[in-house]
Amino acid sequence: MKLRIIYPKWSKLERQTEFHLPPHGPIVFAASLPEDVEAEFIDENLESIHFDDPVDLVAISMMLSIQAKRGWEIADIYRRKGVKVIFGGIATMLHAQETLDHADSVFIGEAEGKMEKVLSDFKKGKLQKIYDYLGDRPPIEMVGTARRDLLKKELYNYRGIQMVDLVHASRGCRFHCYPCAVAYLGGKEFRPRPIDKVIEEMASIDNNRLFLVDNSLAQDTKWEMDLFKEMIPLKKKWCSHPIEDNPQVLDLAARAGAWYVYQAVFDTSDYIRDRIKRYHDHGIGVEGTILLGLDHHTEDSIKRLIDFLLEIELDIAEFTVLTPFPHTKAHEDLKQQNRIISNDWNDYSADKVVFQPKNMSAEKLQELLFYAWDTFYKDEPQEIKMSKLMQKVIIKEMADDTHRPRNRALASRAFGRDLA
Ligand code: B12
Ligand code: SF4
Repeated sequence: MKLRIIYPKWSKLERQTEFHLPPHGPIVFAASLPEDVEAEFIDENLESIHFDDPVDLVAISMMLSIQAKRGWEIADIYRRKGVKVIFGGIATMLHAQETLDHADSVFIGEAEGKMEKVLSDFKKGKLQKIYDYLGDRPPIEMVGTARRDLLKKELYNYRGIQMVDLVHASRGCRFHCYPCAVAYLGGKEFRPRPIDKVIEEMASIDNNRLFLVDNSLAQDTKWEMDLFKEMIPLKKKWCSHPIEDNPQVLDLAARAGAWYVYQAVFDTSDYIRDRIKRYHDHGIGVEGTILLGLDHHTEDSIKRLIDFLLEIELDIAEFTVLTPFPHTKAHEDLKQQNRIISNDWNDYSADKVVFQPKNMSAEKLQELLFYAWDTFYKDEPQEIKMSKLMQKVIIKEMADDTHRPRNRALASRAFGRDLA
């Protein structure tokens, strides 16, 4: 049977340089499909959907809330043609009730070990309206190597430079942060994958540069250190969410090829200043993820935060505003306080203010978001800061002889300067 997996298009952050990372959920989902399924993948961000091409079943995979409305539109078109549509992925789980109106079936949970039943139901004409496996997570050992063969690799590049390949070494998260839905989605238990399977998957990837998309690697010191030790011989270079703030772990991470981390910067404390310095001291770059509009934020405190980011020499930064995504504590609180001003999921891009901030108007917060982007990148534009980050990886690659000169030539051309 032929299954078309579709990843709906969404508009990117307004102030951010546009680039497209390869999706991860859809190709991990594809790895859970029985062997007789002939899967194909369309990333609508980069290619068009040909709705008349023959197909047996359409699977729509959604990660972000801003994909939901487009996902529903796509499903409506197929269903009018008589093609059945099943939805899955993170944003499906977060918007399950509304998605039911546009779906033949809504799948909630992780797909491993579950698709045989779902597809056998489909073949028998008995597809269920809802498959809810949220409380029945598969053993983590079942996670297979993502089907990267389904990606059209040539589409994922930034001005000719190949993007990182995505991989994950764990699921779940022990923490339960205010703006985050992960406790609902993946459970509060940290579930590391067996290290040998992760290493095998990483080794199989024909790309020296990876993005470890794990929620946070900083959850189990021994596992984290064991993982990094095993990664050293691979000589891959990678970015990730936070790494544990421990000199031994940071040292191993650097030896394992840590290139840069996405690190939330939420205040102007000495702790944060030192945390960033410790990454830098280990040769690890930092992309700050800065969330504006928390209840303690004022105009002054936001402006001070931006000055601080420049002082601590973050390599790059991404600014967003607090967004009350469903199944987060932020949503629960702001809804209860009647402070949500838009329920249009197309506004939930994280760069539009959809709630009433505590200490300023929504318009003021919107203005401060743009102030943050413009001020941080005033003296050194995004492209220059990105090129400096590229330079870091090239230096690391040259040091261990994994650098492909073609990459350097392309990178130099892309950024208009010699990166060697
Ligand atoms: C990696 C990641 C990113 C990467 C994305 C890279 C990429 N191209 O994929 C980056 C860093 C770029 C990113 C950015 C952002 N992210 Co993000 N991200 C994640 C993260 C940590 C992991 C996603 C992932 O890959 N999981 C691993 C895969 C394997 O799991 P999965 O997708 O669930 O797939 C499984 C199942 O769902 C199922 N499945 C998947 N598809 C289908 C389809 C069918 C038909 C079926 C049956 C099953 C199925 O099968 C898979 C295997 O079991 C999640 C948190 C999380 N753990 O979910 C947040 C998360 C998705 N991100 C989130 C947010 C908020 C953001 C940002 C807005 C953050 C910010 N403040 O800047 C930005 C988006 C900016 C923008 N507008 O473009 C929110 C979602 C918010 C929302 N509701 O829209 C999440 C949930 C985290 C949170 N804070 O709650 N993110
Ligand atoms: S923000 Fe990160 S650390 Fe906090 S709950 Fe979400 S995934 Fe875990």
